[in-house]
Amino acid sequence: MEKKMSTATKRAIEGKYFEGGNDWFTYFRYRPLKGDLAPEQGVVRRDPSSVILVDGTYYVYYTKSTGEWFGADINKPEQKSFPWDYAEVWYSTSKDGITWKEEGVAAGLGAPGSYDERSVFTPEILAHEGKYYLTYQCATSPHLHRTRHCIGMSIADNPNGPFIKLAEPILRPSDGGEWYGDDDNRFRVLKKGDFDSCQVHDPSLHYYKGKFYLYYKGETMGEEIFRGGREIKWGVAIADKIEGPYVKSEYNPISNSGHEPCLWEYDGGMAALVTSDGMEKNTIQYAKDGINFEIMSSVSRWEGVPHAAGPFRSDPATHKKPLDGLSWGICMTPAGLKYDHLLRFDLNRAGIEHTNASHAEMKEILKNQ
Ligand code: AAL
Repeated sequence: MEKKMSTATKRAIEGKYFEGGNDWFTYFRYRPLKGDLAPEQGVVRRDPSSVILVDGTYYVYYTKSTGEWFGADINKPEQKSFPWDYAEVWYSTSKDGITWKEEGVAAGLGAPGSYDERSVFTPEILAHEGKYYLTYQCATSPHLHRTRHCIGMSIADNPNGPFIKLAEPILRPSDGGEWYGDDDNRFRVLKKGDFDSCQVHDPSLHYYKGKFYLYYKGETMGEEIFRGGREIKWGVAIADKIEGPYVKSEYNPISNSGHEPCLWEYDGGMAALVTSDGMEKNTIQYAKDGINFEIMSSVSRWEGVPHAAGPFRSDPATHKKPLDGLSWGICMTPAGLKYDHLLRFDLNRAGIEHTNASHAEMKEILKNQ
């Protein structure tokens, strides 16, 4: 008699689940950082950029702020509202990706009245044709829930800077929504805006198919909470020249899940790690055209997924397997700590050590808070 086979088993066989042949699946491992990037009381370090290698030295850029934060309070517009308030973009260097030396500020605050007067944070770095392009979020004062973040760019001839700012942001939120009341409540609107009407976040810039693809996360005016959690979506804006103008894709949003965009090139397309929010959270996705993403695998729950991952930017020409562009990098501790800090992640492809190993490592790391 012919053996019956369930849909799940057919899918598993087609997906090569049992042979260990599906290279889209992985576990992750974590290690604390040493040197200047070891956890430090009273100092927030979070939202790292990708890691780049220049003349045998690794570089990472990140948000740095000091002191306690108290939440957004419309009556106290000067108080530090978020861990990423009154922040600057700092950078560190390393020879091995574990022990880091903090070098200083890469992008500081703009003059009062400028688009980056209050805070600059959540950076990304792109090395392109001998120059270094730093992109990051910018906030004006007061820095509350309804403050419209934009994305700025600074350019240097050297990864150590000096980084020179462009006069204008390269990306701004879209228009269209209308707030209800003036109480700084980002959920209350008369009219809901586009997915990126309140803020544009987390730039991830790639030189791709001869153009510049600026992936970003949008937050909407009138955010809702769905069964997948927070309403967080991603867009892409594309430019012919690296300084812009960046034109938002007509296909936006290109992801209806995820948090900090983390992308790498593979086989002519873009792969993405989609974490934290939305129905498709904790998946790895792939788009042959960089825009139309399909789910390729799932990754384990929060302890096991690197947050705000900044992968080591290896040469896409060397990526033979789907996750080669995500082999290691710097990420941050999961939300909820008073002083976030940075961590090293590595793929644990074989899954030889069960995901519990990652949980144990993460618990150990958090124990020291
Ligand atoms: C992060 C990022 C952006 C947000 C905040 C700081 O993880 O998504 O940078 O604004 O949280």
